[in-house]
Amino acid sequence: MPRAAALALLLATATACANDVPEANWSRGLLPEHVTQEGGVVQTLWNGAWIAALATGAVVIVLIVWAAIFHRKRKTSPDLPPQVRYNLPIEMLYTLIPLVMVSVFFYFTARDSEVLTRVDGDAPVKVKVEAYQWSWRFTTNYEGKTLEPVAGVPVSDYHQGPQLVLPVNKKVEFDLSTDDVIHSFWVPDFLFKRDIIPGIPEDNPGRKFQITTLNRPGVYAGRCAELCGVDHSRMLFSVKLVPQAEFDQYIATHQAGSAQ
Ligand SMILES: [Cu+2]
Repeated sequence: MPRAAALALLLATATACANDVPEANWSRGLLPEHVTQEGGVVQTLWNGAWIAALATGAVVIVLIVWAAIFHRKRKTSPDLPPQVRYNLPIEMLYTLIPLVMVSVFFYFTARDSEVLTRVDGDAPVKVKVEAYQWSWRFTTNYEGKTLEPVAGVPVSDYHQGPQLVLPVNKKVEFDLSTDDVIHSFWVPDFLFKRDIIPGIPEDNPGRKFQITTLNRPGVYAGRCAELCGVDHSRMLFSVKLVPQAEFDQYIATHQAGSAQ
C-alpha cells in the first residue's frame, strides 16, 4: 500500500522536527520532563491525583465484583432483598467518605495553585509576551536592559517561529497581553499554560506568572493552546534555555539601541 508507506515516511520525517512537542513518558504519568521548578510541583500533584484515583477505582471495582458474586439473585430467594433504607451508619459513611476525599483533593490543589500563580515581582528576567493572530512578540528585560523584540511573521515563518532565549537557573516573569482574540501561552515542558485575554489591565495579576528555570539547556516547543482563528495551528514558537554565559552574550548582542 503506497499510501501507508507514504504516511510512515511522513511520520518518520516529522519526528525529526526541532519544534516538536516533547515525548510523553509513562513513568511520569504521560507528562513531558519538566524544565522549571514549578513543573516539579505539577508533576507531584499529578502523580498524587493518579494514585488517589487508581486507589479509589480499585476499591470500587472490588466492591462491585464482591456484590456481583456474593449477592446475586438466587432461584430460591424472594423478589426483593432486605431493604436498608434509613440506615444511619451507612448513610453517614457514604456522605463523609466523599467529603473527606474532595477536601483532600481541594487542599493539595489550593496549596499548589498558590505556589504556581505566585508572582513576587523580583524576577531578574521579565518577558513581555504579546500574542496576535497568528504569532508572538517577546520583549525581554534583564536587569534593566531591554532587548530588541523577537517577533514572528504570521503563517509564513511558522516552521521556525519566534524563539525566546532564557537563562538556566533563573527566575523569569511573564506578562501576557493581546489586542485581538483569546490566545493561550503554552510550553509543554513548563507543565503550565495561561490564557491571554484581550482587555485585561496591566495591573491585573492574572496577566502574569513566573517560573524558575532548571539547569536543562535545550530548545523547547511552544504553542498557542486556544483556538484563535484559521491559522491557530501555525502559532508556534520555541524557548531556548542557555547557560548564563551564553545568555550574557545574547544580551550584549541583542540590546535595543533606543531603550537605554
Ligand atoms: Cu492563538
